[in-house]
Amino acid sequence: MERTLVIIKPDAMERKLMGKIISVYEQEGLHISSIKILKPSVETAESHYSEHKGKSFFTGLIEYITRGEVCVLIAEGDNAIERVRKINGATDPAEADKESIRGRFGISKTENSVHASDSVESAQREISIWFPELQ
Ligand code: 3AN
Repeated sequence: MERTLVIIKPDAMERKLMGKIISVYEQEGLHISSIKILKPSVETAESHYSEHKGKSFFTGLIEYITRGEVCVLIAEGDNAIERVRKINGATDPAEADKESIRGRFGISKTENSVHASDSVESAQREISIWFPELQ
């Protein structure tokens, strides 16, 4: 059993796609064990995206992720990290599988509708950022 952190980002929340996106994970057999909706602080956003600090798109990324509500959730299941990343699709919606969430709903490399952890270490780190009460 593995856990991964998913964020349904502002572009998807604004278009009322939250329920549709959560349904995809559930239909693929993943279990949603924790969930919340919040408007991220700049501090939380910078902590989450700390690996991108200094990159050209960093400022725009922080402005975008803090502009409105996001839905953060923990999805559980065998091989959950790899399964959720496949369901989400490639970072750039233009290159993502057409059936994937980013292929269906993503707008751009920044406004790409969803985030998911990319490793066991990232999942642990991101869960502690967004769900500190679970530690
Ligand atoms: P992923 O979310 O697919 O793991 P990362 O971790 O490489 O992708 O990037 C984190 C986020 O930063 C992406 N989801 C995207 O929103 C943004 N991002 C990454 N690369 C770019 C880029 N070249 N231009 C704009 N935004 C980017």
